[in-house]
Amino acid sequence: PPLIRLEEYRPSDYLIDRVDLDIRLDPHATRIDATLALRPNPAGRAGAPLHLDGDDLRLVSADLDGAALAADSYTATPSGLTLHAPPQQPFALRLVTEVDPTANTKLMGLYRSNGVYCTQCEADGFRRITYFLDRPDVMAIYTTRIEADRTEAPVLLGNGNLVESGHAGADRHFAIWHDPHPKPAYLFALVGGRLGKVETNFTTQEGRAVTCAVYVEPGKEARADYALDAVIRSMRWDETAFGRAYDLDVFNVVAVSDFNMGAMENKGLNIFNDKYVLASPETATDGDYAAIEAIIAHEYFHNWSGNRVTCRDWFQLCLKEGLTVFRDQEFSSDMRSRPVHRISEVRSLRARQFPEDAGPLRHPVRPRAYAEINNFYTATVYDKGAEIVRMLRTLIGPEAFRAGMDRYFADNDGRAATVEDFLAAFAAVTGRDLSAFARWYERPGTPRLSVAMAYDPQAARCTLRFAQSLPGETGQDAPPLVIPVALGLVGASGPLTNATCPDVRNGVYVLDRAEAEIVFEQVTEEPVPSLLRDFSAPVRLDFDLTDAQRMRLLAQDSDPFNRWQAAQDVALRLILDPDPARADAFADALGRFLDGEALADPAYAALVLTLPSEGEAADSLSADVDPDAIHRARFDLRARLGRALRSRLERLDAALAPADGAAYSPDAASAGRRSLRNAALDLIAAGDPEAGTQRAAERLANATNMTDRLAALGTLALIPGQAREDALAGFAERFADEPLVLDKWFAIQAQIPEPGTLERITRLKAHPAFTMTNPNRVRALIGTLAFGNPTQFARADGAGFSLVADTVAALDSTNPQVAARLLTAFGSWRRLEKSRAAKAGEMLNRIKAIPGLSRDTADIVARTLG
Ligand code: BAL
Ligand code: ZN
Repeated sequence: PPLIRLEEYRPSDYLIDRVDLDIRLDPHATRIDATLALRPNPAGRAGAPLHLDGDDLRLVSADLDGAALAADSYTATPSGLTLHAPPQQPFALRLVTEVDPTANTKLMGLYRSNGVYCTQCEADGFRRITYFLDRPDVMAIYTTRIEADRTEAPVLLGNGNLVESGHAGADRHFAIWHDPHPKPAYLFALVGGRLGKVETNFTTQEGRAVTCAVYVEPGKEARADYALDAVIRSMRWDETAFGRAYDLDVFNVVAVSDFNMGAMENKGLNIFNDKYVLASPETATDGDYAAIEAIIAHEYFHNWSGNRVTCRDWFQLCLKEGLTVFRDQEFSSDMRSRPVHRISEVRSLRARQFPEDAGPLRHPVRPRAYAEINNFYTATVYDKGAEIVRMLRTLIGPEAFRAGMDRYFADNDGRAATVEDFLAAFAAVTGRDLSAFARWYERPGTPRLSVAMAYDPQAARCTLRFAQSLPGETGQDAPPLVIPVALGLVGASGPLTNATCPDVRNGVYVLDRAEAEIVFEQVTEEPVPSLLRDFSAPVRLDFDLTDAQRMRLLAQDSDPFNRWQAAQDVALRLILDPDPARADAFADALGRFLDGEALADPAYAALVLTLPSEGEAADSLSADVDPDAIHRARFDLRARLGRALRSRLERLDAALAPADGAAYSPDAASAGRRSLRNAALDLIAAGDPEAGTQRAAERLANATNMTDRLAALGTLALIPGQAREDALAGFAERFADEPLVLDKWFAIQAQIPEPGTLERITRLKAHPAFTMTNPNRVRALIGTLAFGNPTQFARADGAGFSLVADTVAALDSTNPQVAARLLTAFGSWRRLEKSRAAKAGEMLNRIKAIPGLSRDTADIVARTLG
């Protein structure tokens, strides 16, 4: 597919100031009557033809300033409309198009989900509704009249504020919504359908009264309470943490079942995948509650970082996404435990972004070229983008960071901005040159940070030598990155706070050269350096420590992140290079840790007990990855730890049991107790499957909430036998009418690391609750195999690859976005051992050969094959 390049950006030749829409909803023939107030852009090419984007559109009529367009003055196809010689002063173009929302299986543009009309326009779905300058730097004021059958769609929602509603004939009604804030087309939205709601009021710090509502399938209103509460907490937090207040009279969230992404930040009308709205103790886990809180916050925070200040072009996607992820991470950290949340952020970065950055789909946080922008909503743009913002704050300090954010919002409000505009705000408030720091946006790949230590006991001096490198880059092509390294020295009984180093300020050393050396004085005993505290930069650290030194960090460091990291490092080495004696010593250290503090911070202790994933172990190898060997080694280590820690785990299990009749609460402390108790169960079962089966079956039988129920089912799922099959059958029966819960049931089975799993998945594809038209179902069953079951996806006989490839092929014509996303599971194929890599290569070539492949899938397959 042809590439669109950043360097070829030029302003639009025309601008659109106002958009007036009259949309008559109909299941198969929705009419869109659009009047666009256009004018030539002084920054564009004078007299240029006007080309409006379209995608799968049928033009009914076209008028210019009230008169029908002459046939020879324009060309219209389903994919575009060109006015050959448009007026060179302001003019009104009225276009009537017709679309079929029911036939829209791509879930882009206007479509129906369970009978509810809804839209998804980012990145380029608005052109599937009407012909438009569908680019984010064209910002207009929208007024939308929506008309529909009163029974089919009693609720009609649009962007902005409701200005009028009423009857439109016998069976029909209408609503007019006006959004006073100029916005790009990707933020347009409408909803029409039968929906229930919960609502409440919020008064902003500026005194604006806002009605906030969450709309869901009728009957599920009670499951929307938590999301509504998260909206209110997000509004309050953004005022306090960033000084950002809401700017309309209403804020609506709507949950729909069929949705390609997690959620969408349309102005005043966020549309959500129902998975990230609906929650009750019986149907949602603690993890679901945390995800709902985070995604509600993320979409709400976009109102400033994304909507008020939007992106000039799609190359700048990280400008809104990386920044908004950073903002939602800070929100969740304030709502929950900061160290626990930081660990979960880094785990997810390592699970998704590091492998992406090490494979054929790698790209800079600000890409320079793309064939299909929908393929760039990636972990790199989002999560590495957030890490860049975090590093910026570490470099300049929290006060200057806040001042820079205020400056950014003030200077760019109502504008379509760039990464340069963002950095310019921080340069302005600090007087610093951030041009070297800006390299983080341009350079793909995860940097390696190598550190060596020398200690001179006579001089009480400790020297640390740093070297940075980027994979595949050398010499002049590789000017250094600016890497904030938060660090400290740790002695036998705690941090060495008397040690001094002039290069370390506020606990941070800034490495801005390829190599450098720093010296600590007054180091009175041989220290263990604690490096990259709180994961201060998204790099891979090469620093050789013995297990004993790492265990000192676990026991003595003041940085919770690095204490956890130390245990992870020991465990990772034991997975890659099993050694029974060292594993026993590790178990002893974990035992001491648990005795000392497990009950003081159960959520944190659960993370310390959780071994690095098989994926993370694979990602630490550059070639010849054998998923079966990794799985066996990790499995054996779990079993050994489970046996060694058995009595402690049983004590914890008992100590953390909820009181009889205690009501479920999703708060972080309660969730932490459940997570440690369930981690203990998992290890007990790994060490003694028989006892584990019995305990898990009991937990399942007595569970009063989905967190415990699912944890018990997950434990049982790893132990072959009748108890597992009975538990799975019982779960399916109990939740037969709950599609989102059955997704968990699909996923648990798709994750079973046994050869029978592919047959099981094939059977489950025929289950009445499974359908290829719902992205959540596909992700639960096939996505979990592809992204969460390394031994069965990368089976030596190629059958796992084949099953996923068949799904990609089957989905490509109906929902190319979801198909292409699934295909990214092949991203690390070249690192697999030879025979598996050969099978993966065959599958990729098979997909590549499919006639009429979508641009989305063709782009991923081409880049993956390289
Ligand atoms: N803008 C797409 C969904 C999100 O990242 O918020
Ligand atoms: Zn976002």
